[in-house]
Amino acid sequence: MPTPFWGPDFEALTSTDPEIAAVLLGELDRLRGGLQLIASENLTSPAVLAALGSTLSNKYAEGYPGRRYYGGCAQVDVAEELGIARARALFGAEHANLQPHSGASANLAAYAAFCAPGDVVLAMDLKQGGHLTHGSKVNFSGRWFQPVSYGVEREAELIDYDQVRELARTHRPRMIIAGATAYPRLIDFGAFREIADEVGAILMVDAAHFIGLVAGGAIPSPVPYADVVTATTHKVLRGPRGGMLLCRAEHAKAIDKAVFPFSQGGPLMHAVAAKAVALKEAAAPEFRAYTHQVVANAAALAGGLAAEGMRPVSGGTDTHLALLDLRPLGVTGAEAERRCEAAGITLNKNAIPFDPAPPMTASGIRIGSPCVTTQGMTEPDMAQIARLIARAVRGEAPAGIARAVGDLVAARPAYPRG
Ligand code: DSN
Repeated sequence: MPTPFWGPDFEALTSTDPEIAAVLLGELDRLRGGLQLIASENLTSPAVLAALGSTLSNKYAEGYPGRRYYGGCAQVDVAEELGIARARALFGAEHANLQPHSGASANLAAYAAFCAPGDVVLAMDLKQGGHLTHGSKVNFSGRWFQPVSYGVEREAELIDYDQVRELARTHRPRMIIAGATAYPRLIDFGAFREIADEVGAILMVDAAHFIGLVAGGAIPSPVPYADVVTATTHKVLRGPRGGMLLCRAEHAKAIDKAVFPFSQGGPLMHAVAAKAVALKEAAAPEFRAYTHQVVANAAALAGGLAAEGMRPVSGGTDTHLALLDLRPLGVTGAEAERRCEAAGITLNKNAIPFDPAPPMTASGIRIGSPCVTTQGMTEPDMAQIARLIARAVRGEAPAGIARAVGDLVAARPAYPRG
């Protein structure tokens, strides 16, 4: 007789802490009742949530499988070893580390493994689609390192590889970072590898946004090109909130030490186990189909929004996200975000390249298809969503749009009841 699972007990939570229980229910209602179009979010499976809500959360396991600083790690060792093996197989990587608590923690570890304070790091400008950890002054990366930023060409809005090469030749960076949070197009990892080799730099690919698409074969993999790939596990990959590192065997020791003991203490073993579950799910044929549909849906959504008068940055998308310039409609990104939220559509304002507006206002919005695709929506649904977004952005009263959103998600609910 197998041991019955001791897992999430919502009745216990309700009696212990009704306020937090109400938050959990409210959030479930929000997910079920609206459209989730934040490009960096997804809807995890019940299996991932079961691992997250388990007693593995109790366990201290500083160290790595077979070399822990605590006793009692036999079970969590199995979970971490399974996760590492699955990550290596899925991405064809020589080494994997599943302990980073987040994408930012994974990036910190990559800096720690390869750079010393004061080193020059060449990365994409946050204002043109990069990330805080790519050299922003308010982040460790901009305070402890010397950031040099590249961006996109003004006309095509594609990464300016000539500029990357020129900046690399001039500044001789210790590390070059490829990867972005608001860049809708494929990145030419081969070009980055060539530039890094020319100037003797380490190539880090921050694949936080698109590693799930790589897992499903919907876009090319950075793994053969990069010295280290950093990633999150909660975006298209659809796992628990967290980070991950993939690297060549020659860098394995440096990467592992940079995570623990350099930048983290005890790993979150419930999250590591949940990552292992997500990696297993991502190796299934259904996930492959899912990632291809994510890309098709993002393209359909961007096309629908273009037909409504919004301008897709770079002309469209090859990935799970699109960036729309709202200036043709005379609406700011902040206003569009507010209007959409009132209608049950969650998306985010976003700077567009060379944005004349400040970041908290922004001239654009970013939309992503991972959540709605998890709900089973396809291109015809995207056409409807585009029309609903356009009605909200133009300032139509939210009640009618919210009703239409409700009808749409009722047909393909997130976390269906029973
Ligand atoms: N905050 C994430 C995003 O929304 O893109 C990146 O870390």
